[in-house]
Amino acid sequence: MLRFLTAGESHGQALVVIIEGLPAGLEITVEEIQAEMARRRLGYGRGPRQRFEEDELTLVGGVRHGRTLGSPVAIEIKNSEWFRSDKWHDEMSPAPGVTKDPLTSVRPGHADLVGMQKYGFTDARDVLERASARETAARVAAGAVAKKLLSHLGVSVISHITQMGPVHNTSGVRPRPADLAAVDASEVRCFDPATTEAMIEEIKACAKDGDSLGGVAEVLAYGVPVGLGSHVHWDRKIDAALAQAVMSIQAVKGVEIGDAFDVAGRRGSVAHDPISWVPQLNDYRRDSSLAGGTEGGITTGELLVVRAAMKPLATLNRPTLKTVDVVTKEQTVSFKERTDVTAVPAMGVVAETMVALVLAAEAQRKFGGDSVSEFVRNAQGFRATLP
Ligand code: EPS
Repeated sequence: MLRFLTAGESHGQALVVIIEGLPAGLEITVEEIQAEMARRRLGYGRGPRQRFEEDELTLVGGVRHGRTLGSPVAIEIKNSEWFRSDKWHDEMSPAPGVTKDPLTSVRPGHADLVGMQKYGFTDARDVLERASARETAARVAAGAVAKKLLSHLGVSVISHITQMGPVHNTSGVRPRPADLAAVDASEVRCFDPATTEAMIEEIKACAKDGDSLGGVAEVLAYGVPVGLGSHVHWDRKIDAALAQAVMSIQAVKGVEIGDAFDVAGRRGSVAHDPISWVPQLNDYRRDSSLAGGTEGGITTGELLVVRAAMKPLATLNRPTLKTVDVVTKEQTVSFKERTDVTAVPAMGVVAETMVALVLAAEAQRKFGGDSVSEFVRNAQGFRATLP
């Protein structure tokens, strides 16, 4: 089973990710992974960190002469500040010692207080360094590899931002894989020029107030084969796996498959995607995509649609959130850290990554194979004999 594990702190030396269960013979290069990671650094409203962060990466193991070996793939991503300066070397040193400056006015909405209570820490940095969304850089490196595997099945996973704070993209136009460059060219990764402008204005106004913004990303997976996931067990349902994976992204508080929240308010007669037989395709087609490409926990072969709602970041440039100093127990406002106004455009790229990792894992479970060619042959064999 394809799985991955990340390690590393936001201001430590590096992040690492190990991806286990990849077939042999998958062509992958540092440049391809780096290109995907550069997409995650995009976005109007990100803080100073993204202007100098280079996400310099090393393929440490599992790849030889540009191809996977079937062994675990290990990737290291250096944190630029650590390697380009002395900053953080004392504060984040793994050697024995204590911090000179513990963070104690915990931020509401962040992992600070609950993490300190759970793990018995007296410095919020012991929690926030790992809770930080910096960790998603390692996920995106893994996602780049998963996307490469999926490309052999003709699957493309893309995303676009449909809401930034109160500004919605109401154009109703969904990008296709060929439109991804146009989406990424928008500073907020929105597939509508007028809404892009309105979103940027909203971020500017928010930045002026020292505040932060949340929003919604829509992930679209094109070319997904029928039959991934299963109806037989709760933990094999692909919609459940997608929801968990996307919900695990830092600051994501809601996940929607298809038009779930709209469908909840409809009558059954207009809530489901009618099925047609299309002789030219020698295949079934759904006339709409309300279900978001899954029925009974199994992919239908239609467009997969997953939406993720991100809350506004809990770190504010002008802290106004009421909290308590955990040492003095006095009422105060949460501490200030260098931060972004919004990370919604980046979250869209991370959500693509999580969807790609789930689809790749489920495709591997269904089609198996120790090499990419065996994996593809098995998938083609399944498709060719579909009843
Ligand atoms: C983050 C705070 C900011 C973000 C960071 C996530 O970092 P810093 O505290 O170093 O300015 O830029 O995101 C990343 C570094 C990244 O690569 O996405 C936080 O507190 O979660």
